[in-house]
Amino acid sequence: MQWQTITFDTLDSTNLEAKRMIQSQTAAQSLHGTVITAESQTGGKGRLGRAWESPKGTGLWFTAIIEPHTTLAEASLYSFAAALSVAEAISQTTDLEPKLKWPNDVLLNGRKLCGILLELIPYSKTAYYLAIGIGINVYQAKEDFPPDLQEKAISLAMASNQHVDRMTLLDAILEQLQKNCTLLETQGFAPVREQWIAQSAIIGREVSVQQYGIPLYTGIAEDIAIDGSLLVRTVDGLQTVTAADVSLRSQDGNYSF
Ligand code: BT5
Repeated sequence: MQWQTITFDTLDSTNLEAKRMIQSQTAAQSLHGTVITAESQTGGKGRLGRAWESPKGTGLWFTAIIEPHTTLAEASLYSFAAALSVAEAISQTTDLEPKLKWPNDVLLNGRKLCGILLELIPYSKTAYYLAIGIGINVYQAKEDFPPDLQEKAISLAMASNQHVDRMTLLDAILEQLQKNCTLLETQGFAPVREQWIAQSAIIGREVSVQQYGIPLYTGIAEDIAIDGSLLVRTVDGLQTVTAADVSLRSQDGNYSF
């Protein structure tokens, strides 16, 4: 597959632009491999209607469109491939070693560096594309984040003195993404899962699980199941976590975001 990058100065959201492109495409035109980037987003989206801060020129805000070759049930596994690809590309192009947090975050020093929003966008009765939205903080200083994010978010520049060229990083991510999507499609989730676990920030750690902001339980994050759910050992036994947010317990006993 050849990636084709389309660059915008400002968009509401690269994922929304992907959706508009998919919904207005003609039958002859394949969008598989299209990458949409924006210098800034006015309505950057997180999961569950949350917002993603995407100020101008400070980060890498993009969406890769792919036509997946898996069952619908397996589509969510692409977000593991995407997070792994971001971590691998950052390890290759910088002196940093990011960690992964279930389901879709890339962390540095326990803070959120990157978020991933995977959306399934149908284009006919039977076929769909995946829009893999990736946001990475690159040049921000701590004060550039809104006050509520200053202790939770981090950029590459905050973690390393090394200058990062955003286009070099994008190319490295896309190369890894292609490799990991192919791995997922040819060998199933097992190899991606294994590499994801090897770089995980959460397996073996005490976590708190919340759904829609409501705490459900705490326990030890034990494993990632073969369908991508998180297995958490609680006092009541092993819980299977599918759609939720997870916070890590830090040394002071508090749970960080
Ligand atoms: C995510 O959601 O982490 C997915 C973020 C995906 C963003 C990309 S940018 C390109 C593409 N186009 C889009 O419109 N979106 C994608 P979630 O797990 O729901 O986390 C959202 C939460 O992260 C927010 O509620 C904040 O607490 C926090 N947050 C917002 N902006 C942030 C930032 N720049 N850095 C770190 N944390 C942030």
